[in-house]
Amino acid sequence: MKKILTGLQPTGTITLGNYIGAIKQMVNNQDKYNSYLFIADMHAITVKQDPKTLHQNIKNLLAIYLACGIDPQKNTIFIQSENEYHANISWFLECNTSFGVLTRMTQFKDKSKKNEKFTSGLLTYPVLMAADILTYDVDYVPVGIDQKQHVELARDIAINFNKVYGETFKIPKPLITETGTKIMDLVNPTKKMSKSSENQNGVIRILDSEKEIRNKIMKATTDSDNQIKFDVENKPGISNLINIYSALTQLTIKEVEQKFLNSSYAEFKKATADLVVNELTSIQEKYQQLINSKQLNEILDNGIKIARKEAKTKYELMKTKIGLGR
Ligand code: AQP
Repeated sequence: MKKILTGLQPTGTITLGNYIGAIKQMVNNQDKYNSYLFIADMHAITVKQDPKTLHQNIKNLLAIYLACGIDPQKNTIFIQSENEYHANISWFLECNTSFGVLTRMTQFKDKSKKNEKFTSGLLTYPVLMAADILTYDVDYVPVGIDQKQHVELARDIAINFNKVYGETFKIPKPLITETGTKIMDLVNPTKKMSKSSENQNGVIRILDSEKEIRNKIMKATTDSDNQIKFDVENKPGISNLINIYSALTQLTIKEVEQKFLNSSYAEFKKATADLVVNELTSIQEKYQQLINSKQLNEILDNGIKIARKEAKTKYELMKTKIGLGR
């Protein structure tokens, strides 16, 4: 059975973007692949985090994974920082990755612009992500299109390492949704919808109340020509809502346009809000049942056992290949 792996950062309550780009894909693929899903807490600290909030976000994220339909019987679920081999393997890879390549990563350029005192971890983040992926010899990495560049870097790092030290890693591929959907901010639809966004009105979070979801969608930025047509360049707001509608119904973009051919923006927004509320309400009900359950720790205990064992084997192999130790 082929393997897939992905992880999300516990940097805040996850967004509709994270759900559509990453989690939903894992749920849809969990019967088909040997699936690994982790909580990327070490990635989260590349930017400043309040320790108490981070700790709570880690637990919340696990409950959200399960509430969204991730089946612990079909996924190896673990917390990244509980597997110390990721950081060790990342160091080996860092010493085989050029500094220049990392400075050209889009996400680094965006995030470093926001804070002059950015950490060196923000620069080397994609190498840690390569370690997360390459450690388990995965075939595919389900990600949103915004992370495609990082998966491609992981491929390059693996190819280069194999060339220098001999066959060590499987070469992974990104697994992107068919439409390659990137969900955009509702207020500023030329910007990605992000957990850490400052403007709350632009971001739908998985645990938002029905009222919040409806308000945010009804107030979403659109244009003035009142035509429900997909045109990212000239109509980014409406195109974003079409993308959301399409991702949650599995209708194609063309089918969504057709369905709302004679509708007003207000009608289309209401239909989109109904859809999102419907999808998120059932997730929220399951979340409330799970958040204080003992099951969460058991799942993490099982997952980390499997993940550490595999990671240790890869770590030892790399050490030998590189010539480290006794
Ligand atoms: N807007 C989005 N549309 C589609 N997919 C998205 N992803 C993130 N935002 C969107 C996908 O979700 C996964 C989680 O990524 P992450 O938590 O590791 O970090 P990220 O990509 O940096 O996500 P955020 O929400 O933007 O977090 P912050 O604000 O902390 O940086 C990835 O698969 C990503 O593609």
